[in-house]
Amino acid sequence: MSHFDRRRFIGTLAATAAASSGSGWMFAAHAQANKVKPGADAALIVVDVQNCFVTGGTLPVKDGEQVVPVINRIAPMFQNIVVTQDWHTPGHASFASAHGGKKPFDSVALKYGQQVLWPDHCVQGTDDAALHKDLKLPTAQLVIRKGYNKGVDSYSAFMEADRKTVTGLDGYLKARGIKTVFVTGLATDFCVAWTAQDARSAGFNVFVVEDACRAIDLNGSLQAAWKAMDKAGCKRIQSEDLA
Ligand code: VGL
Ligand code: ZN
Repeated sequence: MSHFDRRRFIGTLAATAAASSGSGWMFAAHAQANKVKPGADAALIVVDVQNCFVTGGTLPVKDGEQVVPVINRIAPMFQNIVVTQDWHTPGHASFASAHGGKKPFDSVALKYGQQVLWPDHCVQGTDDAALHKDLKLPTAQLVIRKGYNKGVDSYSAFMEADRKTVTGLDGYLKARGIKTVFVTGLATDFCVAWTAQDARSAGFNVFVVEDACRAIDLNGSLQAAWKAMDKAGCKRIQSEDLA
């Protein structure tokens, strides 16, 4: 049972009490038959739904393409949509091929910390790095690219792995009055999880739409990611919880 389901299960009074200390989202949910309705100050963030991360791509996430119809269905509920693209240089430091003797899914110590090494993927300007062709987001306002500094990875759409260099997304969202973000896309346990946690750190209310995400799940990374997102105060919901 998800965090959201459990709250619903414990009943109206308890749920209202629980919500009153938080962002008030449960109040909003009650206003419309237990659904969460994104308002003018909410943004959908669609993380890395690119050819590289679906079947036939260079770093395929199992069932990655299944997020596309879910995202297409909920997107019309949002006035604000941001799309991200993993956008690496050739020979990027996150590629195993850039480190002699290393294989994909090994890890290596870089200046900023441990880095998981990946197959070459999402190289700038390639078809592999293009957005999935069936993604229908005609109203999206911003495409933000990340991971373009050759020596530094960036799972997060907000801040690179050096935990210093920002992408500008925080400033963009705040300048536009966004208070709540709904995170979707690929992969749950890497770019979605880091983006969701950084959004919390930046002060946003954060929902992660579980069925609009798929995971890589490397050595227990999926369970660890949900635990970390929960601890950070990200709320897990399903696409059917949205109105
Ligand atoms: C991602 C691994 C490497 C992601 C990006 O989008 O989750 N994962 N680069
Ligand atoms: Zn990457």
